[in-house]
Amino acid sequence: MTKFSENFLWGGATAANQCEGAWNVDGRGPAMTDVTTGGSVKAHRMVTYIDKDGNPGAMAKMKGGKLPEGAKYAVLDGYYYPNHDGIDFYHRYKEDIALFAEMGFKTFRMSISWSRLYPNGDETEPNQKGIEFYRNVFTELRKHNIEPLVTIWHFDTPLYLEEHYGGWTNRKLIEFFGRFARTCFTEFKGLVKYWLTFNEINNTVMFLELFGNKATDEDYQKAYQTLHYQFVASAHAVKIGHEIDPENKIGCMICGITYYPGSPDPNDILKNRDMWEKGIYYCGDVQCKGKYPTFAQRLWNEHNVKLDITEQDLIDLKEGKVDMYTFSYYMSTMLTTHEVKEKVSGNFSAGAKNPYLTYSDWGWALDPKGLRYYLEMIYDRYELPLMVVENGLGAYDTVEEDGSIHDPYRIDYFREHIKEMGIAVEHGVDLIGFTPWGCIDLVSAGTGEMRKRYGFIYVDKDDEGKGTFNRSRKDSFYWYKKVIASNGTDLD
Ligand code: BGP
Repeated sequence: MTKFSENFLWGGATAANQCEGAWNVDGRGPAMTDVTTGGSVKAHRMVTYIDKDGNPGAMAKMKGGKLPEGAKYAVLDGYYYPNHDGIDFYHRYKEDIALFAEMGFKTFRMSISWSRLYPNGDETEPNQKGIEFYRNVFTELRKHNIEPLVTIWHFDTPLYLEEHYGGWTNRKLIEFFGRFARTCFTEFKGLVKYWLTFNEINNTVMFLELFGNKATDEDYQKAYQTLHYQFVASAHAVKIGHEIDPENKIGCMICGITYYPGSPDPNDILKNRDMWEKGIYYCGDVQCKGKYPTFAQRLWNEHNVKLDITEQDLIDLKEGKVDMYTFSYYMSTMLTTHEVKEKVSGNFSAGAKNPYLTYSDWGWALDPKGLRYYLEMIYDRYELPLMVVENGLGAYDTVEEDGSIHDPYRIDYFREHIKEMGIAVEHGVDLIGFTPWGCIDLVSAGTGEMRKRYGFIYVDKDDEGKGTFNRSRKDSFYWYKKVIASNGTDLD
């Protein structure tokens, strides 16, 4: 008997801004990633602008950098913007989908670029060219019997909305997002059934104090307000999606990190519990249970946060509960109140180093058991179908002289994670799908690098944007194909 259900959705995941390219083609408007430069594990990506006196400038947004008063985001000469051409999925999607089909994908997770459908974000009519592109992609997927799994928002609010409305700190965004979501559900009805509203929605709060950043009460106020508007926007999308097609299955998407206390000191235990609440449960509870958890008030009080929440918002949250819980999982993190001897330092990873784990070249803890822990904890809490919609190892790959790419490290990584998923399923968890991240190499979100590769499929492009963009199969391609064909039983 196989552990995974017969209809288990094996596949892979990507996001529009990291793979489509064609950033200013066919009427698409710019998003934040289009004014974000490349970086590395040591150097943060920069966001570029022209200040009020016309001088060029750049700031590290992830390090807490802010746009100076009066400045405007801008694409500047002398900088490289890796998302502009991504991996050119926009023009090569047929070839890519054929490769996914060759691996036996049952599903493919991708996102819709908001500014491809609504270039500024506040228009009333969508850009037909954008709709046409996604319709073609979904049709192509269906041709290969691949079920699309579509993220509506994957970090790409149109830049215009950031500049003219202050982004998600403005309630107006709920309306604009609602229109965008309605267009997606209407136009792609019958082609798409599985949807995710906001990618890693919890990042807004979870990353506030990462990289040693000190967040102020004002930062918290903005972050919690942003989240509230996104929760309401997500709930509206769920309601609209169900109205348009009751067949739609709509999920939340949480950045899943398994937190461990660094010691049995009750202070560490509490710190750890607080992080689960603030980082993981806060968003999951609102989206799955349709209401704020008890501890929300405590979190707001800690930073004097006063939120704009209306009675109608609370009704909407209740009526817009998600159908499934999906999440990304890359690592666990250890938390302690004690002085830390050895720290982890990588992009998107921080905290005390766990002596029982090894770490990737980007400082991410490799912890397959942490995935099982997360699956079992979350299933118990919500009892909703779960999907692991991102997981994977960002690593340096070497192309041999004959063009082959041997990536046993990636195979080992997946083997161990899939084993743990299998155990969770044996323990009763309703896991319905697995879409490894960057199933085809793409631009890293955190560092903007190409050399941080996740794919089963290699893309010939380097960190200066040079290369043929040709695709080739890594060893892991053949391995994953076997895994899918055996429904997760042949992991050798
Ligand atoms: C998640 C994002 C993805 C993706 C992934 C890997 O946070 O949802 O967009 O990029 O992490 O991160 P990175 O690209 O920094 O290696």
